[in-house]
Amino acid sequence: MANLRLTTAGESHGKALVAIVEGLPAHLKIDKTAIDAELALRQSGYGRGGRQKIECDRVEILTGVRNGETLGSPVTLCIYNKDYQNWENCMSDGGCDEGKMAQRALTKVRPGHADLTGCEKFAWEDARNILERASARETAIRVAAGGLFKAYLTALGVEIGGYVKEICGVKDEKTYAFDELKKAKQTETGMLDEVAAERAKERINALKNAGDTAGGVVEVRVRGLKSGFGSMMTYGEKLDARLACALMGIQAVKGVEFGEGFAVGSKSGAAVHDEIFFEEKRGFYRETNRAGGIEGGMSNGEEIVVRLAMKPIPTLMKGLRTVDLRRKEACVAASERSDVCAIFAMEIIAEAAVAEVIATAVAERLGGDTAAQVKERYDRL
Ligand code: EPS
Repeated sequence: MANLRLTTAGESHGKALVAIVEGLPAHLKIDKTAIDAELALRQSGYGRGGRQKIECDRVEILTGVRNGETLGSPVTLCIYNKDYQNWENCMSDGGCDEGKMAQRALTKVRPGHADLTGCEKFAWEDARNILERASARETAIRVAAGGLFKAYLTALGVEIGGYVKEICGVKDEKTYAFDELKKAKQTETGMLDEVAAERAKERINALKNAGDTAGGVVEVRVRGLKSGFGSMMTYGEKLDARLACALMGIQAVKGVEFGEGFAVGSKSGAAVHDEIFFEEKRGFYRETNRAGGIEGGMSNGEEIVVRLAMKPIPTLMKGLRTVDLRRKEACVAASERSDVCAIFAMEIIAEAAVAEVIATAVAERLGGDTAAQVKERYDRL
């Protein structure tokens, strides 16, 4: 079985989030503590809100792993929502309290959230039926699944790292070596530049006081991936297309770029393309990596560099102008509590999404029933 596949399910205030990952080889070592550490990171970061004080995400592995090793069968992951105990009477699968459901109904639809369009599409008058699934809470289980994909890649010597490049206009213009990226996870903001980080915290504080929210930009990098993953043969096989799809699939992501990204539009060919050299010892190599490690939709052996832009969170405590879905009257959009900034979490989530895509591309090309077989095939490339 060589096709990796991830399916997630779960509502934000429902009983639990679950994921099924199919196609992992047997004998892959799974460290639950490492997955829990990623989950804890996803919950942290400067600007997070009240919900994270309730949740304490830990993964339960329900199937597919025995004594720390995969069996080759589908792996089922589960994270229980602690907040469910406050919502059971209106979120359980049956016997809900109609009064509580009415009380928890959301009709003052939030601009920028899925509320209005989702209600129009799925014929609801209560946006709770939309927002519960649209919520970025779902990213918790994707991060847990990302732990499995990272285990698969780590066994091959492929590493993923990243950091926050911008928080609502406060930018870090510096460049960093891959080994420096680890430090980002020990910071409050995910930023490596201390001056920028302090300014970003001030920005977040000011936005919080104004009842407003922040987005930002994250950079994710992949080191150690050999050339030839992905394919130019069909557009759907292109590695950059797949990465863009997975990253755009994360809640609140509005843009993705590789290497020089959008800047290529304003530069000449000589300033954009990475010239190719050859040395007996090194083989083919490039002295620059403006392509971000992908040419023709295939990894070229250089570091993969991808950046994504996250829009500001659409639940604003000050409330934006909107229209009540039922009454069709102008009103202020709903807000009970909100994160001000979740860009630190976005970096962790983006790493998980990148891990999924890279692991899937590797599995497709190399197949393999056991982790040792995959490794042997990878090393032979
Ligand atoms: C979210 C709204 C907030 C966030 C949530 C995403 O939840 P609540 O409505 O319960 O306050 O905290 O994110 C998470 C719960 C999480 O774990 O990341 C939304 O509407 O997208």
